[in-house]
Amino acid sequence: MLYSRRAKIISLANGRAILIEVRRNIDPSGLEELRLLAEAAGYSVLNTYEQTRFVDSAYCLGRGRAESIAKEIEELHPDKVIFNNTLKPSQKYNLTHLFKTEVIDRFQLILEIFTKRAGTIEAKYQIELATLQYALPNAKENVHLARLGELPGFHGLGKYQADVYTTMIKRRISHLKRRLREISTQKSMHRKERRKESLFTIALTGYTFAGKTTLFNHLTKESLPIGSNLFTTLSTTTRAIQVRNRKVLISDTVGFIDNLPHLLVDAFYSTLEEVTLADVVLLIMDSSDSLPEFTRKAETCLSTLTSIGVSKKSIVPVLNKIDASPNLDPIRRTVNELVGMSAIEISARDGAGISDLTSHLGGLLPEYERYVVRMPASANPQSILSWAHEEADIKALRKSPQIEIELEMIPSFLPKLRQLTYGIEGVEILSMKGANMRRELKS
Ligand SMILES: Nc1nc2c(ncn2[C@@H]2O[C@H](COP(=O)(O)OP(=O)(O)OP(=O)(O)O)[C@@H](O)[C@H]2O)c(=O)[nH]1
Ligand SMILES: [Mg+2]
Repeated sequence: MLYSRRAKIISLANGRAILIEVRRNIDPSGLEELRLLAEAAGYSVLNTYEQTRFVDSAYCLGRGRAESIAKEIEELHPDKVIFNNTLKPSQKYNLTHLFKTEVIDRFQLILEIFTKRAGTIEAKYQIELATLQYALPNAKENVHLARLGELPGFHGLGKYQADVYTTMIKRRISHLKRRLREISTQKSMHRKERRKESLFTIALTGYTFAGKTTLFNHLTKESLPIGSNLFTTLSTTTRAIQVRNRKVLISDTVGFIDNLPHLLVDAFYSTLEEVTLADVVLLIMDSSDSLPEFTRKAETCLSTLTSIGVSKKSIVPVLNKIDASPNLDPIRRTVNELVGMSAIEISARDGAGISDLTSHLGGLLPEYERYVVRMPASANPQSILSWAHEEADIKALRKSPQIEIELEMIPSFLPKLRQLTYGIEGVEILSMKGANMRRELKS
């Protein structure tokens, strides 16, 4: 697969689609979320259909229903038919044949969104890997079906021998896995480095469209794109902000979604490694959702966070969009039941409650201590100053009769500070506790 610069400038217009969901009577409808996903992929939705009764395994739908939808398709002329269900190759083939229109399932739809939005080479590799892993178990069947007659979605496969096609996929999968391992080793080395000396970090997480980026922009004064569709954010952005006059790092991340196929979960998780290392994980929730929607999304988020290794005690629930919430009480109760604590209530859009949020975060910060680094006036303090500028708060800088840098920082940074003073003749680090100043041994 070639990744040209031009690929970044992609039109999101994708055509017209009809949506179909087959579900049990007792399950909630997923058509509204499917519509949002289809729109995020650039489709305009012509019509939606659902079936909760008996289905014919050849079509996933009941046969009669499939035929009546086929008639409507003749009138509507959609470019695609999108199922909320996972379809077997034979079902996809039969439906494509009957509808004379390409049929895709929820997995392929999410892949389309990710493929269009993926910005980094790593994300592109992961998505290609997920696509090929999805194709592999059905590769032989797809080749066989393509030979029965070319249909949209099966184009081009008929020219392969099934075995040759399968081997090609397997080779590409091993190549992509190797490349991804290399990228991941590099990244984790960088992260370990940063982690050792890192500032306090906060991750913004939550279901897609909950308002994470809106809050991130509010806190950082950035202007990252905010969504009119799902999955506006696909990669992590980290910035420094001041909380209680301390510098901390905050990351905006990709949103979660229900029923995410396992193959895509892997692609998702690699962008979420920052979350597993964060000191505080803010779980942003959309309080304007209906209670069942709110509960479904909250459960998805909590199970996703648990499965990537986030401990429950680092999660802080945040109810966003309180300006648009008709009744917060049942939602408050649900948060208490699911997370075991009350949420901080905010409107990221108009700023309400954000000072409560930052003061809560301020209370979670580790205590800083004050130190003085003293050295002869002839010494060069530049490396210490550059580091302190990034990782600590410089309170005073005196240059005579000797150089004194007075700073506040997390005590665990002391080894790093010591390391920076190696080789400076006559340097000493003094720790100040209240009015007392005590000499630190240089080790
Ligand atoms: N009414 C209201 N709408 C909000 C608020 N915060 C965000 N929104 C809207 O919610 C939508 C999604 O906002 P984003 O900030 O893009 O959400 P996100 O969680 O980053 O979404 P993804 O990147 O797709 O995961 C946008 O239309 C925002 O304008 C809020 O406090 N009140
Ligand atoms: Mg976002």
